[in-house]
Amino acid sequence: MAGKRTFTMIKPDAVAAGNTGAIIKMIEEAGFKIIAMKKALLTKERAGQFYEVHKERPFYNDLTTYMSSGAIVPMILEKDNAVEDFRTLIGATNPKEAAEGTIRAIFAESIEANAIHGSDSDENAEIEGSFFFAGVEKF
Ligand code: 3AN
Repeated sequence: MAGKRTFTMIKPDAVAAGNTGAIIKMIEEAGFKIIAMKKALLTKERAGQFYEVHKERPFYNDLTTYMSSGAIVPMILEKDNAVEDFRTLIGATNPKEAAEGTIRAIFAESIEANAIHGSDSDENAEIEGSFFFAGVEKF
């Protein structure tokens, strides 16, 4: 049976620091298959659409400025129990609280510049994946 899917993006801090390859290596070694991947730049407006759920939060403006400040690498990933297992692999939002050996513990700079995003539900994985890869053939 095919595994379930999640959506991730490597954030501007990690891309700018040259950590894209190291992070993808950790993702593949953890058993995730890359279904779609690209390098992209979000406008502030598109970043605002992506983080629409956070628009009332005090950090929304800084977050969308930050997320449009440099290249990102969005991906759709596949694995059994993908959403939950990927959240475990990346660690807590705040890197100070992220478990040892997780992607954020190793690569994140701060709670905002926290290296990587991971969807929090199957439903959001589908919505977020379509945001970047609508109309793209996935395998
Ligand atoms: P996660 O990415 O772990 O699911 P969310 O969805 O709560 O975390 O937050 C989305 C993004 O907003 C985070 N990845 C982080 O970049 C930013 N963020 C969350 N909480 C804060 C905060 N208290 N201060 C600044 N940025 C935050």
